[in-house]
Amino acid sequence: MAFCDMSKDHGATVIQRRRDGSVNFDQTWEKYENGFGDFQGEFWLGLKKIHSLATQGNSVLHIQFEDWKQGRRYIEYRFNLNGPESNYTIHLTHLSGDLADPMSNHTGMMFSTKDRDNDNHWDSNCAHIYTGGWWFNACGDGNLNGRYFQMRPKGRSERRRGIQWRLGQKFYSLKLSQISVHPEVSPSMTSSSSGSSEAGVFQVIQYQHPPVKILN
Ligand SMILES: [Ca+2]
Repeated sequence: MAFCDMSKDHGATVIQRRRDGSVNFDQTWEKYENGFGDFQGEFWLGLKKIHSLATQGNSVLHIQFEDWKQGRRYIEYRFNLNGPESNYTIHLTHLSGDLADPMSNHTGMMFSTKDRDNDNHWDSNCAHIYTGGWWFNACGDGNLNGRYFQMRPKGRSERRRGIQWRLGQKFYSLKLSQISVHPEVSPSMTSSSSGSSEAGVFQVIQYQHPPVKILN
């Protein structure tokens, strides 16, 4: 069963979407392993499925962002994900995008949740402080599974608890995010994918299969 974003010529499987705060992302390890949410709205596909996607060959992780001024950005990484025996350690190599890259700092990081501290912060659990499961380092260069705010948080510390992406000393606060995985394609096709951040990309999503609700 797959959920595909066919707005690009080579197709992609969407693994995460945030857009309205309708789903609580402050979940346990078990939920992050198995997935939660609703494919038609907000969801996390689940680490087991993301791991099996990543083992199907060279994969690219594509992240789309929308900020509070409707500004749209994207970033892409070559991507690999270890299995449960390594707590889903992530491996990222920055490929392209129109946003600074804080996530390369997270390469080699294990996944953490509020009930499973695998991060590099010696006396804190980042997932407990910032909420949501993520490949936390110590603690934050980005967390797309943080708390959903209905408007841009005013304070820096509040922004850090939201859906955010670090840009130097600032935290880029996000209203929408979507993470997808697609197979790596030849360089000629890669150049054509740069238009994937075009306006409306969050709306241009077709379903290969009928949407399926994941049971919580
Ligand atoms: Ca820790």
